[in-house]
Amino acid sequence: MDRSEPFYGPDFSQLAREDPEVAQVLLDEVARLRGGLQLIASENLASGAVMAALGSSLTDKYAEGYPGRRYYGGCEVVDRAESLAIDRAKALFKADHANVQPHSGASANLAAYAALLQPGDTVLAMALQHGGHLTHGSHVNFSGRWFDVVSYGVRRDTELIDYDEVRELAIRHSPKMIICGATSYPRLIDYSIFRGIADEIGAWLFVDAAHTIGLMAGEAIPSAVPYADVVSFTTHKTLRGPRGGGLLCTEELTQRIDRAVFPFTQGGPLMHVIAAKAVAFGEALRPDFKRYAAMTVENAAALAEGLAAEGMRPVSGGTDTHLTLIDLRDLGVSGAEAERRCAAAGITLNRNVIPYDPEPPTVTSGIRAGTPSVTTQGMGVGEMKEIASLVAHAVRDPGAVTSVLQRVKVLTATHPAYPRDE
Ligand code: DSN
Repeated sequence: MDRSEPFYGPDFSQLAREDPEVAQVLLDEVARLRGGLQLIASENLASGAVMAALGSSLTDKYAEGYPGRRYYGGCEVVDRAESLAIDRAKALFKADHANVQPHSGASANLAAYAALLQPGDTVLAMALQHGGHLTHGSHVNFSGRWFDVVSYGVRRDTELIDYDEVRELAIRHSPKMIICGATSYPRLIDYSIFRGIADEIGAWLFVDAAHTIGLMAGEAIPSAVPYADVVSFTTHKTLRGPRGGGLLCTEELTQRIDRAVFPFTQGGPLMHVIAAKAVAFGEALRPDFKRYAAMTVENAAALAEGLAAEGMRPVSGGTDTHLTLIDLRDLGVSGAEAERRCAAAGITLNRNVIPYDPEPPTVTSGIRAGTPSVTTQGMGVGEMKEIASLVAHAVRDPGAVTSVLQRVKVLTATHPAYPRDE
């Protein structure tokens, strides 16, 4: 067992001694990450500093409440972590207010609904099948169960959001809140159009920026903050921080958002995660994060272009963000089968529904591939061309698995995940 891994923090050797079974899981996961290409669009590789904060004694502290207003004693030290996270988030996103306590993107979204709506209110949101999210009105989620959700989608011909449809639905249904933001929409969203529609009918505008927040922070794409009443985000995707969520809002909504997170939808905050969020915001405030965000987008465009050249059609013709959604119908391979074939060849990505998909979500006609992790590993446009070729070979020909795996090893050897000198 290699006990010299720097990213586990100072206590890995103790874990290895006291619980070798769990220690081995940690080692195996790092081996898995280092041994293949990680193209899941919602994942990234956090820094050693983020990991150190996560693996700290701050996990022990109960701190219900907010800095300076806690329901427990002994919070004066963890208060500093949360204040740092809030101040850095406000500076990074140029937001009036930040709440850094949501445990995840879904928890942040639950709090946003709670802050702005009553059960039974009408919401207008993007359909999951067109790139939305479970929390945007799926019937198996609180959002679809407790709210009256009207869905908009993308046009069949362009596969772009149909803003005319959004406006028509908004006028017809008078939703109290309009949601935009997506998990598998590769293009920019025009927040100014959504703001105009929300203003026209007197609705709140809630932007779920879980996927794109890091690109916004790095100014690689326009920010939603100037347009939205509330923005939810995750810290572990393009932002490259710890697994978690957050909320940004206008001054006016500060109290509603804070109360919706605690005490309405959450109890004690995870102070070790909040400290790690502060670290990640600090990292994203540095100039090199701008380069990272720009490279993530440039890489996704190169990957989409490379896949298109291999006969794998990118939905909407390309991407403006960190991900591409590929329509596999011309290849006669389902998304589920493509996911399996790629996995066998050392490429981790996920099957994904495409707009108007004839297949169910367990099968799908598409795959989604993202560049946050491989960009963190220092790969660039040249490597994206190679990755496109590898994905195409793996998907088309299960017999190519050995040769693809060998080429994957070359890429991961030259651009390792968690380099040892970090
Ligand atoms: N699971 C996330 C994603 O992969 O997009 C969304 O919650």
